[in-house]
Amino acid sequence: TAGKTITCKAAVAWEAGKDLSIEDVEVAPPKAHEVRIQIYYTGVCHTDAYTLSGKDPEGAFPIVLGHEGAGIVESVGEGVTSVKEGDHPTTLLTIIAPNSTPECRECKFCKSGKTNLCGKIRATQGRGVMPDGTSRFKCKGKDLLHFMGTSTFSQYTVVADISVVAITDKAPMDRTCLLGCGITTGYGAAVITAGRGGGGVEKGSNVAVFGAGCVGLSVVQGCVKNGAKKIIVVDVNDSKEEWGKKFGATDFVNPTKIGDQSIQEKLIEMTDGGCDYTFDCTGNVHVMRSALEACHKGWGESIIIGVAAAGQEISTRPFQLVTGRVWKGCAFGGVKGRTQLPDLVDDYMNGKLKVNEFITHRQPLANINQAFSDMKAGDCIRCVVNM
Ligand code: NAD
Ligand code: AHE
Ligand code: ZN
Repeated sequence: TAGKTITCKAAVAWEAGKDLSIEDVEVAPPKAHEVRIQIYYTGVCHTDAYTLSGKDPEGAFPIVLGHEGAGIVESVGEGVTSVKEGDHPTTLLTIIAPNSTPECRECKFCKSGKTNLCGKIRATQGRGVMPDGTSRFKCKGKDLLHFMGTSTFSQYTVVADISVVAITDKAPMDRTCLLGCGITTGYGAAVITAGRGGGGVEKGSNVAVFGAGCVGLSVVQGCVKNGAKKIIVVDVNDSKEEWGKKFGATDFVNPTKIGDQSIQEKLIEMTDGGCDYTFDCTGNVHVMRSALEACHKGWGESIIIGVAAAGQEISTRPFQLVTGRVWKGCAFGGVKGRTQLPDLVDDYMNGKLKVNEFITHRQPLANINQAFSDMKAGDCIRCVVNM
């Protein structure tokens, strides 16, 4: 099949707010520094639903969504040296591995040593095209856009070589696909992004995690790994208390059930003055404010992970920052896809990182719209789609 166009099934988002439709799509061969991957499994992340809803300022249609996949390299374009036919990559968020956060190791961002964001292909990725400005997907004579440099809702996809992470072929793709976004994002936020030195939350910290979905529970897992003392899960869904405990949380608060007290007051009371670290894993800008204000005066740090809709803005009294609280955020947990993802896969293979526990639902590609409905129901942590 190398060098030829492949026709396969993909879930196409023709327009915002509509169900995906399963179509035959043509996937062109990879050009220079591109990789064509056969996707075997993909997770469905809330960010896919967010972009489908039309609330993403960068969202454009028609598009092939999906950014949490795993597959096998089918063929590579000219100049690709990092992976070869037959390799098992995990798509990262395009920041690269088909991961949505690429890592070129040459740009100002990659060389800074201060961020996992890579600037090399971000502009074209944001416009839904490959680095040369064109698409590799066609359906019914029309070009389809790529998503986050990954587009894992297609049986075959083409991504930039810097967005692919080759991992051990022993890793079960029906689970490790989740390392392409949700799990890595939350875990990385706790063990890499938090803390002034980038070492994550310190041993003995008091932490609050707002929103116990795949991302929030992964933050809990990272906080446990780093030896946090109190890990408080805050969620409006009571069933998340048990989920939090399963991953090592010590406490649970439902903010709608604390009477007249605000959630920030409640957390300050529970932690003798405020949390050392708080994480927003909801995407709700009001929750982000509460998370910042629940931080300890002088040093508490709040990390924004949730994605908010176009037009939404955060606010707080500047005095909150004047008095030492820190507001920061991260994409893909601050994890450098190509450099750090293989280690996370090893941790999973060695029983040091939970992944299987997040999978509550499975669907075949034909039922991908059901996977979106599953995700929105309160009992789903992650649904994995079999391509
Ligand atoms: P999810 O929907 O599974 O989890 C969100 C949780 O928040 C749910 O348990 C829900 O009950 C809870 N919640 C909702 N409103 C709340 C409130 N007011 N107070 C407390 N809890 C509340 O979502 P997820 O897949 O875990 O993703 C979480 C967020 O992270 C989404 O916004 C997603 O787009 C974003 N995300 C960001 C990145 C990144 O790189 N920054 C990566 C992946 C996902
Ligand atoms: N396009 C949106 C923002 C969406 C967003 O924040 N994406 C995160 C990943 S969410 C994964 O589930 C991300 O990687 N951001 C870094 C980047 O460079 O896109 C908007 O508001 O424009
Ligand atoms: Zn995601």
